[in-house]
Amino acid sequence: MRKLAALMLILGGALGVSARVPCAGAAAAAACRSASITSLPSTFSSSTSSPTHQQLSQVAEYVAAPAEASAPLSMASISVPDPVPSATEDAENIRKAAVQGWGPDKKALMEILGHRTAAQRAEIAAAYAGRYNESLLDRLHSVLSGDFRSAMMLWTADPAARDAKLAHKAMKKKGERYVWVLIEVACASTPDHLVAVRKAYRESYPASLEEDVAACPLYKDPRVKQFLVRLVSSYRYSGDLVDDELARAEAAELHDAVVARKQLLHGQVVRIVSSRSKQQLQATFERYRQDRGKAFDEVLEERRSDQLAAMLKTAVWCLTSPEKHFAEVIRRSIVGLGTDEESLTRVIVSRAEIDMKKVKEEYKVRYRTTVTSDVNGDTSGYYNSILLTLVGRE
Ligand SMILES: [Ca+2]
Repeated sequence: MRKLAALMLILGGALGVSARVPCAGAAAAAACRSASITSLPSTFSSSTSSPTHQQLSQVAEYVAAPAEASAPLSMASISVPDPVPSATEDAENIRKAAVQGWGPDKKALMEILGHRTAAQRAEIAAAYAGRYNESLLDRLHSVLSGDFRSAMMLWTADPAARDAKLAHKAMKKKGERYVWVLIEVACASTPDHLVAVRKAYRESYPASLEEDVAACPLYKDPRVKQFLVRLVSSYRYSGDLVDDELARAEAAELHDAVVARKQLLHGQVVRIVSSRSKQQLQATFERYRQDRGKAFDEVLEERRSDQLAAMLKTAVWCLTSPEKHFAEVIRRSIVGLGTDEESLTRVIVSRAEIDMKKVKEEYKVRYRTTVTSDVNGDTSGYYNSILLTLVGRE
């Protein structure tokens, strides 16, 4: 049923029909996330006959591209073979690689799954479950281990279900970097994806995401709690319309609260940051910079030692320039003794199909080295290989 809903969406899009299929569940979420794409490759727009498999896979690839109107070119870093094998063929090869006699063929598993889009991975998982009567994720869990397993499982999971799980886990751990996870999930994805995450969350746990954030004992400061609840509950307008007058007024409100009154998570700040569209916020921050001679994120950056300022800055970055935040998380996970594999894996897996190309560019400019060379310096084996597969060439 889920598969059907996802497929109908893809087909509806392929045939130029406006798809009105509700997001039936986790598998459909990837497709729903991109349902706002209106222009499809010209080869599909005039077609009225059933699309071929190859057309479908091209559509799947297109569907998985970021849905933000501000990203005309795909910023995804993964590569998909052309033509791509059928989902059934992939499922069969995965089965062979996973259960063969002498331990799993990790390379084969990585070569297949690491080079498929979210929509294709969902098809493979459905084909695998139908054919072998077991979940692909369970199988990967039982045959793999360590950081390679974590990366492969996060990557194979449906993106909305994955983010729901990441958010759930983050609420059980203390520390700034776990609060980031919630902010990333709430602010660095499209509004439709966040809705899909909330749906997936409620399917997996006995509460809603917003209820769990509100009840989380780690967020003791009521301002922090309110801010996070508002962020995860949002469903922002995602069109292109921007109100310049509103931008001017709200830039002044931000300045008044944060600089004049020194109240970082003032009610007005929380309202603006948690409800306005990303385009509107871009305009507001641009207006702020013009009026004050300094960018809003710079003002917050100067107060980094203040936890509230750091949190607000993370939200501002995730909303308007996520590549800055994610470049920083990758860098922090690598510099110094040891590696924060959890953060490194999360960022690479979750951004590979969204904006990893941008993250890599930002990384080069900021740190004068590449993600690839830093990942090579800190990781090894198949864990290193899957990360580099997702990071793509550079
Ligand atoms: Ca290190």
